[in-house]
Order: sequence, then structure tokens, then C-alpha cells
Amino acid sequence: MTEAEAADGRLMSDREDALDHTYRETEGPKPCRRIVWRNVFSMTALHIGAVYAIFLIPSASPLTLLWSLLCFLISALGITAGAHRLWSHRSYKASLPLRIFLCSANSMAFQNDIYEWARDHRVHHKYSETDADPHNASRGFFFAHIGWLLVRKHPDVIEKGRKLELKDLLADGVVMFQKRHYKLSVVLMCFLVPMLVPFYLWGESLWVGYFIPALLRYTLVLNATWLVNSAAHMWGNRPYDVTINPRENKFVTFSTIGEGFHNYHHSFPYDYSASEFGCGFNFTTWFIDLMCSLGLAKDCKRVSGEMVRSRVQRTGDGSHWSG
Ligand code: ST9
Ligand code: ZN
Ligand code: ZN
Repeated sequence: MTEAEAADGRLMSDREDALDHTYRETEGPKPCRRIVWRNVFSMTALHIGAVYAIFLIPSASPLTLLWSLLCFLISALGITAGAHRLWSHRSYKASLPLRIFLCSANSMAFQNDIYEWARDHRVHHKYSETDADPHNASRGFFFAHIGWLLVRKHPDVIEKGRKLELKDLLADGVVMFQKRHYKLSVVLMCFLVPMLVPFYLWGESLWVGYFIPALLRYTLVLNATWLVNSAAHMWGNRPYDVTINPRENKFVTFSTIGEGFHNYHHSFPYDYSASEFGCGFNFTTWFIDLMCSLGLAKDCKRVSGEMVRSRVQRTGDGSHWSG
């Protein structure tokens, strides 16, 4: 083992997002799939509403479309820079004002509260592609993408999740405040703010304001996020570790403002850039760097070039840019 690999091992040993190689799935028949019809109906209605919203686009004012893009970016950051890189992986530290912004942006994304999101995401990293992974991609594209939200969880997800260390989340007042007032924060941030800003500021109709910056934008952010669980666990190269499923997927990188370097991310989950590279194709990293330069974030964790090289040589699939 090289020194770099030993250092990587030390960094990963006490982390809740490190892959647990000791877990074994229970042998024998799998538990029955229990469909949650309420979720099937609400997700179907949401997607029908989003398709209808696409046809409304020509009647929206250019300002409303720009606003929708801004809402997309803000809610995406609430997931990428917030729930993911900050709260799930603790890959950098954020000041109170930044945490309040990220938490509000996270409610705009309406993907479960930060506590639940980060807990499930740590279980995903630790038990990736097994029964204990909430969106186990070995159950196919549909299950990993949306199907996992339409059925009861596998008992192992809950059992393993209950053993995770979540003290940092419980100790974060912003996370706990959001958990207590989650429904209200979603109504306000995901629906009312996106709909009312165009209505009051430039006279857009409430109908268009509801369907485009609120509903369509929400559905797009959801699907972009889910692509990380589905597409980026199935299609793309594995330059860092060919023994795991997650892959580098350019389309997902683009649609998720920098979260498609998924083979790298599962290999080094504590890297604040979630990529070997800096800001290139990574708006989230650019945003965190900006926050650091404004004094609102600090202590960004990064993997050394030496550590990356030694991992590439040991477990990569040979497609790494360094040849
Ligand atoms: C959504 C989340 O979309 C998306 C997350 C995606 C993650 C992607 C990660 C990719 C990387 C980052 C890239 C970001 C890119 C962003 C790009 C942006 C452009 N451990 O849940 P229940 C307990 S949400 C421990 O009801 P069921 C739980 O606490 C969309 N405990 O399970 C409870 O305990 P108690 C909107 C756990 O009944 C009990 O178990 N939201 C764990 O199986 C029952 O919990 C929805 O659609 C755990 N891991 O139901 C709602 N899990 O009784 C979806 C559970 O003591 N959720 N527990 O209170 C549901 O309706 C349900 O959770 C269910 C499962 C039906 C799915
Ligand atoms: Zn993953
Ligand atoms: Zn992650």
C-alpha cells in the first residue's frame, strides 16, 4: 500500500459515507414490494402538470423564464452545495448565513428535509447497490430513478440507517428548524415564492407563475437529481474505481450543475468539489469557492493529486485522462 492510499484509508475509516464491505444481503426471497399508491398518484399528477407547463412556455414573459432558471439554480444549490456536499458529506464548513440560505434553497427543492435526505444519502454511500441502499441501482433504472419513492423501503435500509452516526445533523440548529417547519417552508419556498415574485414584480399571471417557475422547475430539478441515482450509476466511464457501479456521466454533470463525476465522488466522497477538477462544468464548486472568498465558507476538503493517481493506477478502468 502506498503512503497516499494509507492516508486515504485513514481519512475514510471514521466516515459514515464510506462503503461498508462487510454487509451481506439476507439470502432467500426478497420481501414483497409494497406500492404506496398516494405517491404514485402524486408523482403522476406532478409529471402531467409539468408536461402541460411546457406548452405554456410560449405564453410566459421572458422575465418569467429567466426567473424560472434562477429558481432552478437556487433549488439545485440547496441540494448540491447544501444537502449533499455540506450536510451529507461535511466536505466544507458553512457560516450561519450561508446555512440559512442553503436551507431555504433546499426547501425550494422539496426533496424531503435535509435530515432525511442526508441520512438516506449516507446509507446510499455506505451500502451502495445492495438491499440497504434506498435507491439500489441494481434493481434497474426505473427503481433507482423514481421507483424507490413509490414503494415501502427495504427493511435493511431502515435498520442500517438507524445505526448511522447523525449527531452532526441533530446538532445543527438550521437543519432541525427546517425539520420542524418543513411543510410550511416547502409551501412558501417551492410554490409561493416562485409563483408570486413574477405576479407582483412584472405582472405575470398566477397560472403561468404556478406552472412554470414552480411546478415545471420543481419537476426538472427532481429528475436531474434522480439521474445521479439512475444514469450515473449505469452509464459512463470508471477511471477511479472499476469495482463500483457509479460512473462519470457528462450529461448528468451538465444537468446537475456538477454532480455527474459520480465514480470519483463514490471513490472520494469527502472531496468538496465532488470531482477531480475545480470549477469546470461544476457550478456548485464555483459557488462554494465564491462563498469561501466572501468569508462565508471555509475548510474545503480536497483529495491530493498523488492520492488520485495511486487510486487510478490501482483500481481505474484505464480511461483516466492521464492515460
Ligand atoms: C426526493 C429525494 O426526490 C431525492 C433524493 C435523491 C438523492 C440523490 C443523491 C445523488 C447525489 C447528489 C446529487 C445531487 C444533484 C442535484 C441536482 C439538482 C439539479 N434510516 O420514509 P418512511 C424510518 S423526495 C433510518 O415512511 P416507508 C423513518 O424515520 C421527493 N431510518 O419509510 C420512519 O421512522 P419512524 C418528494 C429510516 O414507510 C420509518 O423508517 N418526496 C430510514 O418505507 C418509516 O419511514 C416524496 O416523494 C433510514 N434510511 O416509505 C416522499 N428510512 O416511524 C417520498 C426510513 O420512527 N417518501 N426510516 O418515524 C415517502 O413517501 C416514503 O419515504 C416512502 C417509503 C414511501 C418512499
Ligand atoms: Zn451514488
Ligand atoms: Zn454523495
